[in-house]
Amino acid sequence: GVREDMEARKRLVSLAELKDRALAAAPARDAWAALGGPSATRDQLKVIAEIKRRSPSKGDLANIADPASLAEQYADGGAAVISVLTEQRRFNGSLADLDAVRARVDVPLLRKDFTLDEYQIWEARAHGADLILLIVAALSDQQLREFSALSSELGMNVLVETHTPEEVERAVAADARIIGVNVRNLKTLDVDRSLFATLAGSIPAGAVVVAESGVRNADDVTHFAAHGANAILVGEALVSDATPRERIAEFTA
Ligand code: IGP
Repeated sequence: GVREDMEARKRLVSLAELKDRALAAAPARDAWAALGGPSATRDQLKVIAEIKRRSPSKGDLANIADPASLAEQYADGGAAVISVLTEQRRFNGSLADLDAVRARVDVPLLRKDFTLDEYQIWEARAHGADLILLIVAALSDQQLREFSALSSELGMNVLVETHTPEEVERAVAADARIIGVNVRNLKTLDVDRSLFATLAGSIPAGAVVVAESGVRNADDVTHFAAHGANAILVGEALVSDATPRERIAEFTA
């Protein structure tokens, strides 16, 4: 899976070479600030708009011929951050998608993948990412700390994803500043919107809180905002919309 794919890339680009590329890249943009930063400056709900070609739950979502032009529409609509799925087997994404988007837009980019190894963090930075995803359920406390530390050394932020009260506790203990609550269970793929309110209540005020998955309409947006979301991460509803720019504007209205 994710690890085998990474080992294959490692044979093409060594960690040493990747480090050179990452350190030579233009500095990372401030995703934390783009998402509202300190609580006092969090005026309105932010949107993290995702480029996702397929999903394990729904299959092919959209024929995205040009991810860069989709990203441009997201940016025009006011997306604070753009998420690019780079995982290949389940989501049909790639680092080429990330490169194409990076070349076109100036907003902070989330490299969305299952981060399991330091190599992927250097890779994210080398390809222009500003934010990476750390899924608490997939990592030890030590990995959470080490991967967060490396990301900040490289000027990047981390989105720390949770799905249970215990995972929220671990994210908070790891000093996560951007905490996602994924309301989709990654094993069963079921979406339970009510999970957000249950977990968001135990996230300290200093953190930016992101509601992830299953946002379809204005009612979902209102629901998450009312329960303390500072941002929403939206994939399927945007990639399958004929006018994603207008859709984002509607979500933030
Ligand atoms: C977006 P949706 O339902 O709007 O397409 O969901 C995002 O939350 C989802 O893609 C996601 C995800 C992940 C994908 C959340 N966490 C981890 C892959 C890996």
